Amino acid sequence: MSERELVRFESVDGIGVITIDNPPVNALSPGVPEGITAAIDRGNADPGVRAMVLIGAGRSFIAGADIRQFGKAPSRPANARRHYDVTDDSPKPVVAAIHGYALGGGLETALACHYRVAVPSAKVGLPEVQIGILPGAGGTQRLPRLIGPKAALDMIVSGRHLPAEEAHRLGIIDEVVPEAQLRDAAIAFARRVADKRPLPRIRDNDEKLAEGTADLFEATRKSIARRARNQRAPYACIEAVEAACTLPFDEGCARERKLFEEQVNSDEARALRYAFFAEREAAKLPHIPREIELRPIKTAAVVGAGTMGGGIAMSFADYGYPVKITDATQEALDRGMARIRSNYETSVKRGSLAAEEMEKRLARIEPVLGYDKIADCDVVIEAVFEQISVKEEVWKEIDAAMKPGALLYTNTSGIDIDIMANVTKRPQDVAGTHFFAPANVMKLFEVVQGTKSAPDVIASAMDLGRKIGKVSGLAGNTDGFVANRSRAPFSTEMVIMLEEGALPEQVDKVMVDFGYPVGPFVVSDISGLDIGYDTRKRRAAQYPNYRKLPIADRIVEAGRLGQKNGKGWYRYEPGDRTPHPDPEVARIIKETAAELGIAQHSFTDDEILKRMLFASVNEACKILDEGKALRASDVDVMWLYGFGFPRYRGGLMFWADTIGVREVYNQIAAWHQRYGERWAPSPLLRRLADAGTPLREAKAERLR
Ligand code: 3H9
Repeated sequence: MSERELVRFESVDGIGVITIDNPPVNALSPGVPEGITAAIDRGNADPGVRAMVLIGAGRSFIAGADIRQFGKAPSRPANARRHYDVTDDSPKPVVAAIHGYALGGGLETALACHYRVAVPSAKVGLPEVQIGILPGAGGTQRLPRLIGPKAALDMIVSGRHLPAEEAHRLGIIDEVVPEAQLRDAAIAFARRVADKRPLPRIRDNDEKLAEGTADLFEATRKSIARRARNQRAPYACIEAVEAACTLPFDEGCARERKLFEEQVNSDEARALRYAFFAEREAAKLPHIPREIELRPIKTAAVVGAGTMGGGIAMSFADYGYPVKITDATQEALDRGMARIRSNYETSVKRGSLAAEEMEKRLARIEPVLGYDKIADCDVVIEAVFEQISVKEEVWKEIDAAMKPGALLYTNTSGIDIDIMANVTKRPQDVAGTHFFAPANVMKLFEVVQGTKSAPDVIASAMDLGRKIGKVSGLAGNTDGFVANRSRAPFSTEMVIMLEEGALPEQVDKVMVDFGYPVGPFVVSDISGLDIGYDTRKRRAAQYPNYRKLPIADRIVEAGRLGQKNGKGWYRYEPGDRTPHPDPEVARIIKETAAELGIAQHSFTDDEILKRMLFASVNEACKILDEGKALRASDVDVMWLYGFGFPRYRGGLMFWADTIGVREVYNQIAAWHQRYGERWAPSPLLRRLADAGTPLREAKAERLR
C-alpha cells in the first residue's frame, strides 16, 4: 500500500481533513507517520486551509505504534522529522477527532495536536507499560503538563484506558461531541478556533508541573513495589514523568527516548509483546471458517446455584446479560442467591462497585425452579456437582427442556464432556465451557470441543467468553483438558519435592520470587485440600501407574483442610489469612519420607523452579502431540489467565524457550533416568530439541 492511501488529505471549506486509513486499528505502521507529516505540511502550505482535523477511518483513531515493528530495524532514518513535532509546530491549529481508541502513540499524536474532541464511546490511554515499555513519543512529557504529574502517573503507570467523559474531566479532551457526528463536529470546532492565537501547545505550559515533588515519585514507587517486582517498565515510566518535572521539554523528551530505547528490546518487553499476540492468536480457530454464523445469545441460564454456578451467573450479569439460575430445591436457590448478593456486597464495601450498579446486576439474575422455566434461553451452562451420575440426570432434563438450537455448555473441570453430550439427542449442540474459580473474577474461559460439537457451537462459545470479559482458549477433550492437565505435573512435583526434603514455605518463596502473586501451597490452602484428596483417590483407582502423594494425603487425614478450618499446608490464626509455617506439617513430611525410605537433600531455588515448570512443559508437549491443544501459545495464554503465571515472563512455553529447548530436553531426559516414568520426555519435545525449534512455535496439525 502506498503512503498516499494510508493517509488522505482533503479540503472541506477551508478545513484540511487528514484521514488515517490503516486497518484494523490505524496503528502507526511504516508510512503512516510520514503520511501525517506530509499532510500537515500540505495543509500549512495551502493558503485556502485555515485549520486541520486529524481523524481515523474505520473503528478507531490510532491504537498506537505498530507493535509488530518493535525489535525490527527502524524503517526511517533517526533524524527524520517526527510527525509529533511537525504537528506541534504547525502554525495552523490541528484538531484531533477521536473515536474508538487513542492509545499509546495514538494519544501522543493527539497530545501533539492543539485541540482534542472525542465521541462519548472513545477511550484514551498510554498503555505502553502493559507491553513492557513506556510512552516514547512525548507522552510522558506532555501528559503531566496537561493534567498534572499525579494524574499522569496514574494513567501511565497503570496503562489503563479512560472513557472520553473521564478524559474530558481531566482536561485531556476539550469537548465531547455527539456519537455519530464526529467528523462534522470536529470540522465545526476547527472552524471556531481557526483564528485563535497563540496556539495552545501543551509543551509550552509548565504550570502544573510544580505538583511533581520528589515525595510524589517516591510514594508512587513504593505503591507499586509489590505489583511491579521483577519489572523495569513501571519504574521507567515514573522516571520519565519525573524528568518532565525536572528538565526542560526537549531534554525531557530525550530522556524519555533513551529510556524507551533501553526498554523496547528487553526480555520483559519481548515477553509482554508475545503475550499480547498470543492472546489474540488464541481467539483464532484454523479449523473453523472465520465467517461462520454464530448463534445469537441474548438470554442465558445457569443450572446449579453453588459457588461455581453463582459466579457464572454473575459473569453474565456483570456484562449486561439477563440470566436465570436454577437448582433442585428452593433452599439451594436461596443459598445461592444469598452468596451472590454477599459477593457483590463485598465489592461495594471495597469500593470497586457502586451500590446502584450492584442492584442493576442483581436484577439481571432471576432464580427459577424447574427446567421448563429456562427452556427458552439461548444458552445454558450446567454447573452442578462433579459426579457423573448427577451430571447424567441433569443432562437428560436439559435435553428435554431446552428449545431447539440452544447452546448447551457444561462447566465441568474433570468429566469427559462426551458423556454429557451423549446423554442428549443433540450432542452437536454440546461443548465444555470451563470457568476458573472464582468464576466472576478469573479471566480464563477454556472452551472444550467434544467429539461431536458442531463448529458454530465452538465458535459461539469462544465469542461468548470474550463478550463476558474473559479470554477464551480452545481445548480438546482430554482428562483435565488443557489448562489443568498441563498444570497437574507442577502440582504433583511440588509435593514430591517435600518427600525429598523441601518445605512448603521454601517452594512458595521460590514461586513468589519468580513472579506468582502467591505460592502454590497457599493457593491449595485457599482452594481447600479435600478436593485434591478426592481427585487423587479417583485417579489412583482409574490409573494403575498413578503416582500417589502420601504426604498430601496425610495432611488431609490429619484434619488439615486449608484456610477453611485454619490449617492446611500452613497454620492460620482465627480471622487472619496470613500463612504461618507449622512444625506439625514439617513433622508429617519428615515422618512420611522416613517411612517411604526416601533420602533427604537440600534444594536450590533453581532446582525447585525447574522441577515444577519443566514437568508441565513436558506435559504441554504431550498435549500438543496428541492434538488436544492447537498451539503452544494457547497453553501460555491459559497459564497467564488461569494460574497467575507472571505475564512479563510470557507464559510457560515462552519462559522455557528463554532457557532453550535443548537444555529443557536434556534436563528432562536426565530426570527420566533418575526418577523414572513420570519424566519420560514427550516425543514432540525431543523433535523440537533436535530441530532447534522454539517450544512456543509448537502447533498441532489439527484438534483431535
Ligand atoms: C506505542 O504506541 C509506543 C509509543 O509510545 C512510542 C512509539 C515511538 N500494533 O485487540 P484486537 C492488531 S506502543 C499492531 O483483536 P480489539 C491486533 O493484533 C502501542 N497491531 O481488537 C489484531 O490483529 P489480528 C500502544 C495491533 O477491538 C487487530 O489489531 N498501544 C495493534 O479487541 C485487532 O486487535 C497499545 O498497546 C498495534 N498497536 O481491541 C494498544 N493494536 O486481527 C494495543 C491492535 O491480526 N492494542 N493490533 O489478530 C489494543 O489494546 C487493542 O488491540 C485495542 C482493540 C484496544 C486497540
